[in-house]
Amino acid sequence: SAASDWWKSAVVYQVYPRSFADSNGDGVGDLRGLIEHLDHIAGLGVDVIWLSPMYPSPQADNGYDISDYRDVDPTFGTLADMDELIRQVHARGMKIILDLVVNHTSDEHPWFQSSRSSRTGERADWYIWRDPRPGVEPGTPGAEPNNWGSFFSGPAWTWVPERGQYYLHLFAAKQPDLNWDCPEVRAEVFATMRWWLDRGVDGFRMDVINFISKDPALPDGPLTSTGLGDGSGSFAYGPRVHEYLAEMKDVVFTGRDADCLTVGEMPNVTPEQALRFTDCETGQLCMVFQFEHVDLDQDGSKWAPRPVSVVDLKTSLGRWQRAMGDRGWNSLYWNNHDQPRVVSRFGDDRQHWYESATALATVLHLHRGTPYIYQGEELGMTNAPFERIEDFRDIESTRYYETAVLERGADADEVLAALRRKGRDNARTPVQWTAGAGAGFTTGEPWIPVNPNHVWLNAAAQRDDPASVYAYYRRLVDLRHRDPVVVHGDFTMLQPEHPTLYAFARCLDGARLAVYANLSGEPLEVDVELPDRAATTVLTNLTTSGPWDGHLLPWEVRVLRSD
Ligand code: ISL
Repeated sequence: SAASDWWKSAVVYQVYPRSFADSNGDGVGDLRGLIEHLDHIAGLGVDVIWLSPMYPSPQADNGYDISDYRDVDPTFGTLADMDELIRQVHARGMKIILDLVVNHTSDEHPWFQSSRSSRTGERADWYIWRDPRPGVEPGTPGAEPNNWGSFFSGPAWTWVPERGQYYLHLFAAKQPDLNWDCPEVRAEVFATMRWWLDRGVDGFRMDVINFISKDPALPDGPLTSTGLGDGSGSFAYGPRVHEYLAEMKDVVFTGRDADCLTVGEMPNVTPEQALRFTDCETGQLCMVFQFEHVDLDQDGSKWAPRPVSVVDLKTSLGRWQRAMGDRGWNSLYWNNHDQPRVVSRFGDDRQHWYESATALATVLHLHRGTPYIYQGEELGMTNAPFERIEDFRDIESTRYYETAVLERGADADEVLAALRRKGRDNARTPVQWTAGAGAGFTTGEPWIPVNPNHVWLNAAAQRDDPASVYAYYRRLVDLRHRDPVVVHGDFTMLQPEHPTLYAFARCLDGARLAVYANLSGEPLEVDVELPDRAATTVLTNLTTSGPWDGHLLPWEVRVLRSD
């Protein structure tokens, strides 16, 4: 029904609290800082805020390692601040969803502390424990229960002498995987979700939620370039994942007055699987985050660069548009806290900074699906000028450097070049509020340096400028809210083989919206499709107006509408 599909016409804004705004000068963003800047978010016209983890955490992975699901880390504030945030978001007519990180906990979570201490205790099987490989000295290389590598380098297993077993961690050793096959684990997660919904939150973004069900045999995976195995065949679409998410839907969401937004983050998910997760009648989630388009510029490993073309992007995103069709639903994103900045990655962050940031935004937002804006994207924030390994904070980057350079002898300059290109810290430099010291993010020493380009690239400079990236995002959000074709229209890629033109049409009940975007630094003469020749320009990222002759300047985009 229309009411329960409110999220189809919504735009979501992601806040990574550590890097958003610091209210108390300790150099780390916090909830008070977020509350103080809510008008910046509301001013974009967005509907939902997704808040990255703010729970108590040792911060091994910036909060994606949670030690208490029902509180707030003192670095970020208090539960009272959280209640105030929820109130203030709702007062502005927006909703708020939390990050649900329940594939794993922190190793400092009391559940794990209890689980690691004995094989027979109350929480003995809350995590994934296995005996060492027979015939190898436990705790030495090769004694791990299988050959899997973790996402953050090194084996996916850590030995606990106390218990005489290994535990599985698909990410860092400080992020042990929960055992979802244990009914008490599921019951506790679901109870926690209800607890937050009762406190007023409007849904969840679910971290690596397709990983929660593992093939209990945990077989070795194919070897990768690191010498370790890729276990994803046993956990990326495990035997009980649909069952567990259906149970969640039933136990947590059924019978609530308001309809919640649920989005599952799913590395490795295929279009066919995503359709099963989001099917309007039989699915378990509103939408998923898929990774195909952000993995195009890598060759197997994210650290092995591969060039990406406009045709590659069109082929991938077009396939997902077709696959979700009328029954599934897409999430649309270029950026989040794990991805390099889109204007540096697929655009031109120098000569055509404004044009390429807005052209890429237009292409994304006018696909069918729910668009996500990651903090700073609405300002056209760029990658950071990292130089040395000491400039990086992210555990994924620092662990990769350690294992590749120090253990495997890889070339340090090459590794650094890869980190600069794809490292997650590119997305995590502080939001650039002002041209002043600390970019208006903090009065103290920021936990990661601000990008020097904040002297010209900042919110204060853009907020009241109708020709800013910020103002352009506002127009995109507004267009989605005003025009049902943007929300519900079907999708047809135009001229899919064209090497630099990204063009498509959206059609609904005889109305047609066509997007022609020049994703290159060269001017273009476009062969305008017949139905678009007499159409009206409803949006362009340049100041030109009036009838269009098919000429596009570098990174120019035209959105045309006809009835
Ligand atoms: O960032 C990545 C690229 O290598 C992914 O492997 C990423 O780790 C994966 O998309 C899962 O991401 C989520 O879970 C991680 C956390 O580090 C990420 O920040 C989070 O978005 C573990 O909780």
